[in-house]
Amino acid sequence: MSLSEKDKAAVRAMWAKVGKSVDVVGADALGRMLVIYPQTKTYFSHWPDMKPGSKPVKEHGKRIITAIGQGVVKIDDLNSALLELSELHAFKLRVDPANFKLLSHCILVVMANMFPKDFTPEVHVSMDKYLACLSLALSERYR
Ligand code: HNI
Repeated sequence: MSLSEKDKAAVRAMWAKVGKSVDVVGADALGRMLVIYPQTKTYFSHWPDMKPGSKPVKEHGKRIITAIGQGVVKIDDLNSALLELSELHAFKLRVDPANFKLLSHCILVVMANMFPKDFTPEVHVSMDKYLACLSLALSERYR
């Protein structure tokens, strides 16, 4: 799948807003993933608290969304932008890449909630495509 110039413009415009709230978006998206897909909790069992709003969920959520924002900056070169993170998730963390889609879905839900006017069907499809490309780049080192 490839992103058209229109997709990229939509993603950049949406990120101009999301990027100002990486802490809120991240905490909400990660908190939701852990609740609605409880199988994802296995990866975070070393945390003292996995509940929405807890300190580790907030801190880690912010880290994830910040990384996704760095991907927006390097949207034409996602594979190399995410190479190190891919390596980490593949070999050290051993996260099943199927989980990337689950988190992506939660991120879409949070954006729709927080920015209902901006989150048009056109923006929705472009963001969905971007997150799919990012997830694919994050899966690069698994093979
Ligand atoms: Ni992920 C650590 C980015 C999806 C499980 N992850 C990170 C870090 C970043 C990051 C950044 C911190 C790296 C470091 O310490 O150098 N993760 C991303 C991105 C996605 C993603 C951009 C996008 C889809 N990670 C997921 C998913 C899971 C996941 C879906 C599991 C369900 N990640 C982890 C775990 C860690 C992690 C586990 C280590 C966390 C810790 O605190 O030990």
